[in-house]
Amino acid sequence: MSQAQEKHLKDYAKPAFTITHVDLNVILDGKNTKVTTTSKVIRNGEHQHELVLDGEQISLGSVKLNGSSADYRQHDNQLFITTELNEFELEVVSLLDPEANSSLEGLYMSDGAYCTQCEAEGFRRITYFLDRPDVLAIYTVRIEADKAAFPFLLSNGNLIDKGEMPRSGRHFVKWHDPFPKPSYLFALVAGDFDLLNDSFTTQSGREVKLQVFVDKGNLHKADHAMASLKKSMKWDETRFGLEYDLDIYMIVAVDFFNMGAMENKGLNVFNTKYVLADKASATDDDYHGIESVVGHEYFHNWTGNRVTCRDWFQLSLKEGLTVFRDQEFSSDVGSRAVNRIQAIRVMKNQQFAEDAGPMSHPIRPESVIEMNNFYTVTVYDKGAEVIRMMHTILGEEGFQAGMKCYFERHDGQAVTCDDFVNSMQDASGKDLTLFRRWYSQAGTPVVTVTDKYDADKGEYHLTVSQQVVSKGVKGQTLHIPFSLELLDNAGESIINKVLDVTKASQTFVFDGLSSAPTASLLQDFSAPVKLVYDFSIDQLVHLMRHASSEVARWEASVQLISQTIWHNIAQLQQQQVMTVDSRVIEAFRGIILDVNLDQALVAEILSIPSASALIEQVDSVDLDALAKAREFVVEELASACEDELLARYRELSTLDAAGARAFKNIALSLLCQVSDVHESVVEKQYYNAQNMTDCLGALKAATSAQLTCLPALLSDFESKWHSTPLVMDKWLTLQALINTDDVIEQIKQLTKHNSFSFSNPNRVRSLIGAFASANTYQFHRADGEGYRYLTQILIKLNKSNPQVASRMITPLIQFAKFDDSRQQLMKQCLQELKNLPDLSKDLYEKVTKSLAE
Ligand code: B3K
Ligand code: ZN
Repeated sequence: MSQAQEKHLKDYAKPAFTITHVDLNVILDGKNTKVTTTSKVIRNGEHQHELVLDGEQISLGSVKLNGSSADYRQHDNQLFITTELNEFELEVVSLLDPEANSSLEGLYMSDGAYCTQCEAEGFRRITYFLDRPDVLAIYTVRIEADKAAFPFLLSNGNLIDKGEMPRSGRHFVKWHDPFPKPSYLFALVAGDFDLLNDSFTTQSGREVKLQVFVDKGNLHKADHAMASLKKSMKWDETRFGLEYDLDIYMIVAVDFFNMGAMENKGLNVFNTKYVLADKASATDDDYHGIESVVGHEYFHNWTGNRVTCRDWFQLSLKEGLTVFRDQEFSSDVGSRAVNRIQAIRVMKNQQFAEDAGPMSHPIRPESVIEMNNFYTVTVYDKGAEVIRMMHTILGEEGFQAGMKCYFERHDGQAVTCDDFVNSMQDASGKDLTLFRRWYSQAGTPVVTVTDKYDADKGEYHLTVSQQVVSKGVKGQTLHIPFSLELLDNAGESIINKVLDVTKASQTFVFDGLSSAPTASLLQDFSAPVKLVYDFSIDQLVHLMRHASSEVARWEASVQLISQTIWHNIAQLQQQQVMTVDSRVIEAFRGIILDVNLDQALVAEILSIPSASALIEQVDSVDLDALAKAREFVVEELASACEDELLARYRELSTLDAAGARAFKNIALSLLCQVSDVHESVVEKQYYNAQNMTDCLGALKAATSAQLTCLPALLSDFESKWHSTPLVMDKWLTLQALINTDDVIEQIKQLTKHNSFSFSNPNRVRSLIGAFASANTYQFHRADGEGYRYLTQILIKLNKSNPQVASRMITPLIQFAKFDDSRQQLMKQCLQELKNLPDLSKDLYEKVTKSLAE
């Protein structure tokens, strides 16, 4: 694939020209859609370069400069315009066919509505343009379309004009966005929707009109998204002092969308998955997801839109910061501990894997072939951890002072991650020189802790050593905020503080201790590192009972269960019998019976680490032994606590609260692992369920224990929900995760089901994405059939939707931990992809990086 060019951060240069004003005239007319772009162009500095505009997948109509034909040429997706003028008006006419656009980037059709997705480089599929984030312009957009089919015509900013064209049955509107913005924040939607209206009065007393647009017939499912929006607006005022700036905020939910949502100025476009909800069809997790994504996109209005990125290498400037903000929002309005646990899981199970694989990159990547490949757990979630560490080091007050300084300096600008850290440093007076290395260093640091207690002196010595190796290269020492609690034998907290680790190895001494303490290390995952410490069972049990932090109690339980599973893997490998220590069982029982614990937290603690989470803890894995040992430990724990689980299940069933449901459903799953006698409980819960959480809880229990009632439940579910695509996605996922040898055959059949379509990313992710990423044993079948099936699908999607293909390839490129035979099979598939004549840039980048490992 010849045009795949790698771009480097070090080559950044200011644009030779800038565009200050853009007038778009968009005539929506199916295959004959026409976009006329009139830009005010200004030469940046003194030079004689041509003006170079980007354009992809569009036909060029005409190019005029100050009203006359321009001197131009086209080459390789670029338009070169020669002029000596320093300021001029440029008119470019582009012709496009949104109906033929299956990549869902640029202007495309989603179920009869026109919509756009421009981030990162989709605007160039709408018109030739300076499509880079450091060109900020004021947009005025006229949209014209058939009125009956497209009664709503939306774009960014405020509506300034509208009118009818009665003879043709068409109408038009004009929108004006007073805030200069990069092209990636442009949006347009045209369609027929149901509309939920509301309003919000800002802290300074301005009234903002709020609108949520959903597909016809779904109005009753828009309330939670609207409530989440208002909650987000209020929270950003209270916690960050940030107020909304336009008179209107619109959210449009569309069925066909590559990601979760998009923060276009004043006109967010959302995947329906993150908007539509009612009790019957959405789970508690879905509700939580909607609140968090609505918040995330809203928070971008300041962190991303008002202050944006200079170039795409700086993506974490807006994404890391906005994820941090949405996590804080969820934690302030919900359970801080449970939200933190979920974020830690993403880091340990997904980000660590990415950082150990061929796509490892720093949160500020240094080179990129396809930008869409860098909307990653590293840029987003590790990026948020880096912001969180600054928050830990500076404290809330220092951090907020840094934010204030950042907006004072950079409102209306396109800036870098360094600019952000400078604001934090200058406003707080904390030296962040060493800390900045987090931005340029890839890989997960390993922090090894050793300790000793000196009884004579009453001293406790704790030595913390750090090392990071990325792609065989040793990295630099980092500034690591290391949160520590020391507990005495009675479980009392003696010390609770954050240590500043800034050297390769550092020893901290604590005196005045009358006995050896138990240490809760790296509390709340205070830095995105791997912790190595030789915990004993007694220490972990002590931490599970007494650590002040609920997150630390969960961490201890994960460690305890994981150690138990690894112990049994070793037993199996040495042909010894498997066992579970009675202290582990008692600790588990203690959690089930502790009525003072938050039920949602108990559910987290009782969730036994998944196979893929366990694989993340080691360098190489014996998959068959892991499967057996994990199953054994689950069964031992569950059968030892069967009575308690059943009693708690019954008690919790009477409560109507998300935490109770989470606990109850985990209990049910565990019970089903013990014995089929609980099958009747599953059926009862399924048929009596008053909400989707309970319905799905029963189905999940039936699926993982492969109960005989499963086919009947699945078929009942299908008959109830066959016309609700988002609910059918759950049905597809359940079947994709069944651990039986014929699952691939079943999946192939399901791709022919009416509810499935290869053109809709939600369907593809629910069925095939779920199989590849979460059906660990079947995807990694020893005969390679899982790999080959995914490869066939990727070959298909490579043409129609390269972004979705590229996201789904992840489990195939993370092969390093598997045995040679599996690695060979995975690499054969990657080689097959590499040989494709029309391999997209997206897959090309991942496949070549993987095969070069
Ligand atoms: N900024 C968008 C993601 C765009 C992805 C482009 N492939 C959603 C978000 O992070 O809020
Ligand atoms: Zn974002």
